[in-house]
Amino acid sequence: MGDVKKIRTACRNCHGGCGVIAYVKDGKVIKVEGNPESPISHGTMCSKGLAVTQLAYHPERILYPMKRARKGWERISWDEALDTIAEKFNEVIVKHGAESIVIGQGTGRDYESHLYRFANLLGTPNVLTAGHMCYVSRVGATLITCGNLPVCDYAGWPKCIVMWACNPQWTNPDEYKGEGFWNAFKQGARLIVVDPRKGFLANKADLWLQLRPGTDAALAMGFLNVIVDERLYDEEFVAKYIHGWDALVERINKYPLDLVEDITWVKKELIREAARMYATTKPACINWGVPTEQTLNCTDCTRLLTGLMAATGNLDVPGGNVFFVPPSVRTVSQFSRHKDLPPEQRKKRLGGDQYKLASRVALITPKVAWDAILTGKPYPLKAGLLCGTNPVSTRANASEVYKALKKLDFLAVIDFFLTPTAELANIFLPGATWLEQNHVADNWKRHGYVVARQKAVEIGECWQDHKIFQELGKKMEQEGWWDTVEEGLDYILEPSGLTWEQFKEKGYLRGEMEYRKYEKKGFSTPTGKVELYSTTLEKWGYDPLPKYTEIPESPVSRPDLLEKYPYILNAGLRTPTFFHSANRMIPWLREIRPDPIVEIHPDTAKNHGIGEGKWVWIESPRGRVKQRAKLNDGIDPRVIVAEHGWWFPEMKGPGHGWDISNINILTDNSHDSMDPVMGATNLRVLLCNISSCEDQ
Ligand SMILES: Nc1nc2c(c(=O)[nH]1)N[C@H]1C(S)=C(S)[C@@H](COP(=O)(O)OP(=O)(O)OC[C@H]3O[C@@H](n4cnc5c(=O)[nH]c(N)nc54)[C@H](O)[C@@H]3O)O[C@H]1N2
Ligand SMILES: Nc1nc2c(c(=O)[nH]1)N[C@H]1C(S)=C(S)[C@@H](COP(=O)(O)OP(=O)(O)OC[C@H]3O[C@@H](n4cnc5c(=O)[nH]c(N)nc54)[C@H](O)[C@@H]3O)O[C@H]1N2
Ligand code: SF4
Ligand SMILES: [Mo]
Repeated sequence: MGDVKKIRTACRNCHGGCGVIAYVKDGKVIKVEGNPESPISHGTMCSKGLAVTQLAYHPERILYPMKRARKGWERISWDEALDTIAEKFNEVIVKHGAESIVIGQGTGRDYESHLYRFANLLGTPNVLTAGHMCYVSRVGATLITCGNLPVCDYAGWPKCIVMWACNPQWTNPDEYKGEGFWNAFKQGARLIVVDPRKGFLANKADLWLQLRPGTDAALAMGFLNVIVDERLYDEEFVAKYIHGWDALVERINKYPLDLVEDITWVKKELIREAARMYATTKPACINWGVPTEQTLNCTDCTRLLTGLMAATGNLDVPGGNVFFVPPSVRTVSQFSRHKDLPPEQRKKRLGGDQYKLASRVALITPKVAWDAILTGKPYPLKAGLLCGTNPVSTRANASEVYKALKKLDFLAVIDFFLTPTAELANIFLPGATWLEQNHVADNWKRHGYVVARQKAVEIGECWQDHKIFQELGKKMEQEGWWDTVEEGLDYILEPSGLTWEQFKEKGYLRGEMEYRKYEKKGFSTPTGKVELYSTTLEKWGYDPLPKYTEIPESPVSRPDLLEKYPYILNAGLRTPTFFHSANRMIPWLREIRPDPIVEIHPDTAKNHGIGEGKWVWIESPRGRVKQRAKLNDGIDPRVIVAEHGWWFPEMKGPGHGWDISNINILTDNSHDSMDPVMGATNLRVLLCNISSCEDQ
């Protein structure tokens, strides 16, 4: 019997950050539990984090590099794998230029610092992430509006919380943990929930605004309308710190409450009551969620919500929406060496002239990548490296994604498992889970912390992603990498005066919080004010004022489609146990949720002869997939709520059933359905029909 060692580390089975104690015996993690000393999670963990042992030691996890050979996958050495990628990439660079290589990742996973450093040193501007419609789009829109991302200051005890399109008890997204919200709520904060679906929080809310999906920008206009009309705004703040207030008021006046009620389906009395509650209960914060970003109103909606925070004087005050001060370590941007991407390469960023905000935050919207692969325009993409992403499952218009990835001359994928995307690769590289890595974690978030993620074990030949980018960079003769991952961490930590060894003992660093920084420094925008009239958008040739644009495929825009597709498809309901397309192979988690679920109002289900638990076809103009019905009277009868991310690891064969229940076969990625500034794809509002699978 060996001794049991306890390693303090930080989870990353979602966006991460929860403090963990990993118990290691005989070189194996035997269990994990929450670390009560964590300033972020105080000992709590969720089902996904607790199941990490089943992830790390999964029998089907790939533990060594592989290449695709005639007879299937073949084990190779790290040297051969990296040499092959370097050779292929060099060939593409010579023949087509570095811009013909696309480097991709999925959601925030704490390696963007290294991924971007690699891409910038490689010389490609084409980095494909989920940021066009998730989080980075919010960061980008707030950067140009108020200079930084405002985050709820739950520890400052808000007295009113607006949960706007967010479900942190299930999702713990980005800077937030459900726990932080819950503590503030339990202290007696009033709760307004803006959500088309009656979930746990809507049930607890003082006010629940059940809006039509995708109409958030119009609803925010309604709130502002009441606030202006009843002079509930903070006159001093508005006069001193808002640029373009009068112009905005003129725009707001175009959205009287009757119109807003028509657009959003929310009764105007309720909008008035909610706006009053938010504007008069101080301090108040808005906790926004990702659905506000996943339509073509992405940028405008974010700017309007920022407008609400600013107009009511809730920006950067205790208990409001604040700009947390980061600890003094090198940021992801500083580490990424964006400045080293030559200007002539930057100019070649796909879609850069069209989606200017996406380009400003150094990413591309996926559609331009698929177009470049499939049409060769404006130039062909020939090779790719995808890390921690399964776009065949998670990006809009999955059939096009599949076709495009298949057509690439060369693809390398870094993952734990052979996902449907990985099955399209030529080279597979085995990444390491958070139990197997050292990192200054949470550095990408704006909550004011960095936390130590410490290696507990090594498994097989798996490498942490940071090391993979570093070693591949060295193979490609890139200057600016280190001998070890830990030396790179020392570099990140240098401004704090700590080394990695010292930091991991300490566990975390926190930036010293200071409120109302604008009183000394103004806002970090061209005018130094909160730009509700955006001089940046104006300069780029877009409408400088926010507005609501009707969703292109909605009952209002496309009455012609209603006979065939009478319902709104709201695609992307998260479940506590899964993380997008991940975890379907983890027994503890799959047992809780064995099948994909589509939620249907009981009246609607009855009209189609669909009973609880029955398989249902969901169909859009782009295809059809099936999920199992769950009847829910907490949604509007005109709305269908479906899960995303489904594939079936238990199905052998290269596709693993990627197209059976994959809701992104139904979603759209045409250019006119996307946010014109950011290229955010519309995932949450489409037209669909349903029918019982038993009819056919
Ligand atoms: N219809 C619809 N589609 C959606 C959404 C929606 O709401 N509706 N949500 C969208 C959003 S917000 C996002 S962010 C995207 C996410 O899209 P993705 O990031 O592409 O999705 P995931 O399924 O989380 O990640 C894919 C893979 O990462 C692997 N992985 C996990 N951790 C690591 C790691 O540390 N290293 C490596 N190398 N691999 C790892 C997993 O095994 C998994 O196979 O999906 C989007 N797709
Ligand atoms: N367990 C789990 N956790 C996750 C993820 C996961 O896949 N699984 N994904 C992670 C990622 S990458 C992200 S971006 C975050 C997202 O996390 P959140 O921001 O919480 O987003 P969702 O859970 O997609 O949606 C939140 C709420 O918005 C509602 N909603 C849907 N459409 C609309 C709309 O049009 N308007 C409004 N106002 N509300 C709407 C939904 O009903 C839901 O209650 O979660 C992260 N955490
Ligand atoms: S909330 Fe995220 S970081 Fe925390 S335990 Fe769950 S998966 Fe891990
Ligand atoms: Mo996301």
